[in-house]
Amino acid sequence: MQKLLSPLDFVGVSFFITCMALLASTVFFVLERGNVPKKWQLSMTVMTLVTGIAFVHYLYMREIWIALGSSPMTYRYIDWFITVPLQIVEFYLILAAVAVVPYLVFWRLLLASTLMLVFGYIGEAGIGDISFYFTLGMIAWFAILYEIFLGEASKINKASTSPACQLAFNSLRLVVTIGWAIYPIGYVLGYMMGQVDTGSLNMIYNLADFVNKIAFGMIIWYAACTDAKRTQQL
Ligand SMILES: *C/C=C(C)/C=C/C=C(C)/C=C/C1=C(C)CCCC1(C)C
Repeated sequence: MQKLLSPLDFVGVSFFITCMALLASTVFFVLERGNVPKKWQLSMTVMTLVTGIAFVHYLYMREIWIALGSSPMTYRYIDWFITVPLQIVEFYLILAAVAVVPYLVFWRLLLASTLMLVFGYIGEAGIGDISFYFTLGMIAWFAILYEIFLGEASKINKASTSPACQLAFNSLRLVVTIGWAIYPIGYVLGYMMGQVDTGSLNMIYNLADFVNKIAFGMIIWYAACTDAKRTQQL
């Protein structure tokens, strides 16, 4: 008989919850897309892709967890490789909706986020020295933080006169700083110090994805709605 999810399997339950929440937010973003001003619609489309792609991965990861009691990190990385660059590109899209943004900003964000994951994977899969590649991954993450706090993207954001854009940009960069920190912390505790078992690590990552994907999208939707209200008042 096929194994079923036990209600006492908390890791399995956390896969289940995040999975359903990702489905719900995907539907929500699809339905809301038409209600936000046109310049925000591309950002909403990209968020729909992010949660939709993650939902499919979560369906599969949940099944594997129930069947095997483990969840190979490879599936998580496949999900990250598609969804993380899409999320980071949102910074560009938000700015591009209200200002002229050089393409280099786009390419730098895309490159840094991809490299962060490539290095993380090399370390985790044991292809290269874990401390060395973890450090490279951290540098790539810091490059993203530099771009959005001090670099060109942050300057364009400051100079923009759109409060909605600034609200989205400033909130999202907090997510990328605080919410994203959970992943490298889990990585260090789980792989480098071996203090966390893979079950707990999966639960931490499931919770992190909940915040970093769904709240991330909700921030964009909320900022877009405040923009719509402002435009109506004007
Ligand atoms: C939806 C999935 C998200 C937002 C995943 C984000 C993943 C990270 C921010 C991973 C970061 C890492 C480093 C900063 C250093 C190297 C190890 C990683 C890949 C775990």
